[in-house]
Amino acid sequence: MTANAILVSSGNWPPEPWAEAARAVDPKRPVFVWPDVPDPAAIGYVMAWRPAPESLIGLPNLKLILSLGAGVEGIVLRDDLPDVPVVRIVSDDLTARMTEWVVLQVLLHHRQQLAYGRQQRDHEWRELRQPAASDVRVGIMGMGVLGQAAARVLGGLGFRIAGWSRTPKDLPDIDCHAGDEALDAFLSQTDILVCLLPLTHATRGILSMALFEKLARNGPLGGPVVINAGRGGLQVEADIVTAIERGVIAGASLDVFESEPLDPASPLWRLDDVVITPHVAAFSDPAELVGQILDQIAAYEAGRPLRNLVNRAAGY
Ligand code: NDP
Ligand code: OXD
Repeated sequence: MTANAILVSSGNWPPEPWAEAARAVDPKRPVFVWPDVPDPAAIGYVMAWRPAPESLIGLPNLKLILSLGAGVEGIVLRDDLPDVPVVRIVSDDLTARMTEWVVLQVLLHHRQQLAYGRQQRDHEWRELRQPAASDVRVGIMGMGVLGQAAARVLGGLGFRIAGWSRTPKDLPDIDCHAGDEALDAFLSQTDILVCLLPLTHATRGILSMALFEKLARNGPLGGPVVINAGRGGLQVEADIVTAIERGVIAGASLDVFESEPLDPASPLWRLDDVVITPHVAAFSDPAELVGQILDQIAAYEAGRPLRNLVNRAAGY
């Protein structure tokens, strides 16, 4: 028997839209939804987002894990990960959505929209000093698919762009830094820090007070700003609260949190200069992405190379 069935194990995302979209594209292929697995030996592929730990084990003929999202820490940061390739989503649609969110947040801090919102609430007509974009240095941690896309649009708006990645890059009009040894120099020239890193053993907790204290303090915004849409595990939320309260950073925009949903009792909610969105910076649209996922399965079955393969050793 060929193990060609798909199992959808999608954690906190509703599985049915994924299962239905897969059935619509490939009606002959059986699609099951965790935990309804009548025959584990029939499963060749798992479509996964933060999969239930048990859902990836006990599948003797598993061949490939296909992440439903761009980030894969919910799959690869586990000790019992089956020894099969993992592929992730790279899509123009998801990338465009993330670029919108990042640009929105950078402009919101740059154009002092939070302060103007408070003035509007108080019926106060007062002009605030507005620096030019060309005087503001945006530093992007994580210069992969999403970081580079945001960099291109922000650069087009006139911001001065620097990037930090694990391996060296040479990108037009971007001041590229790579590796731990280059981090301090990158931070010291950053007014608005945008984090689009993956969560790995190397990046966990990187957005901490020690890092905030290294950001530029001579920029035109009255203090550095931190924007994180990577993962909540990258940030130390207690440090963000303290950093705002002590003026180490002037503002923040956070789409991701150490624990999601964010606890209603978190002190982050009450900070005026912190923008909170509920992990919506980008979105995995089943209708948009299932075609790509089934193409990957077809490539695997035809012996063609897989795209967007995760480097399991690096963790992303
Ligand atoms: P990529 O794998 O394309 O890029 C990751 C970038 O991070 C690369 O530039 C990589 O360096 C860099 N990086 C990884 N580890 C380190 C390290 N230790 N030190 C320095 N740089 C490092 O990922 P994407 O751009 O597609 O996605 C990034 C993340 O965005 C995802 O992992 C996910 O967590 C998050 N995300 C969040 C969403 C949301 O809605 N909030 C939606 C989608 C994604 P190098 O280039 O050298 O490999
Ligand atoms: C992703 C996400 O990683 O939505 O794709 O967070």
